Amino acid sequence: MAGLDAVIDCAGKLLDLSQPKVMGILNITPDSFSDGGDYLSFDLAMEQAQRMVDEGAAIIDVGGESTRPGAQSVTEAEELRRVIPVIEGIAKNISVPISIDTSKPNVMKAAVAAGAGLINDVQALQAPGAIEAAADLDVPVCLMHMQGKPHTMQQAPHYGDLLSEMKTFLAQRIDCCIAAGISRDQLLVDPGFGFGKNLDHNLALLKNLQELAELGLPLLIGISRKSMIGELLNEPADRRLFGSLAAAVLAVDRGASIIRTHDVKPTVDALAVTAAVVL
Ligand code: 7PM
Repeated sequence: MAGLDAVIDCAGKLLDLSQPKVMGILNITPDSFSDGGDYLSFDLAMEQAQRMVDEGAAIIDVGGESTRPGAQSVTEAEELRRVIPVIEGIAKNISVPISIDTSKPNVMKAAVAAGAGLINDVQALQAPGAIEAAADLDVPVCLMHMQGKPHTMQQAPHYGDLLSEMKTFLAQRIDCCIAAGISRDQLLVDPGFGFGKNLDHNLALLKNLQELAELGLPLLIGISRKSMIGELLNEPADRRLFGSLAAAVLAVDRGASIIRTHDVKPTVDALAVTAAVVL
């Protein structure tokens, strides 16, 4: 699988995808940094962002909305309160692009104004006003596949032909984005591991990921510490690193360009070895 020669312009900061890259996860939720929004959690978030960059992250994904299966949704005001100060702080101090993990148009706008350069939307810009906001902001967008809604998506996920349904969905979202004025070279796609998928679905997806690479857009993969790994290993989230690395290597072998992870240094090393053989 040849690497893409794409360089993505994230509001002036460049993301070179000729080699696989690591996206470091920075979750700003009350459970992730003692209590969200105060100075202590702000400082901890800055430190973690800097550490991920030092470890080789090519992009930092800032999220303030819990998209976990069964999670409560977060109000717009709360999401803004969590992520905007952190994005401003990171944008001032580090040189890598920042992505904003949100589905809300007003959060997209405020985040880009604060220094974010990529929109990571698990709802693939389907929320009212999201596609217009993204087109207007003129930053790249990652379109993720999800079956159902976060609160109920894991209850009984079902597919006729998983890969072709996912490809059809993503192709439709790509067409909608282009019709709305977003250029094709600003789009990335993500199969959304764990988002309306059981273990068999997730395994089939990973095994056949190259079919999604055929869409011709950079593939972003979020598999780090997910329940898919936990089910295979019977390990809790904090003991899923080695399994997550195996999945990341398999994904890059099948054409993935960006691996979204909690564990930057181990993933950077695994991808360096993978890329030396695969690309
Ligand atoms: C359970 C399920 C726990 C999901 C945590 C999560 C993705 C994402 C998330 C992904 C993109 C997590 C997630 N997952 N964005 N946001 N792709 N693009 O691992 O797979 O943080 S939430």
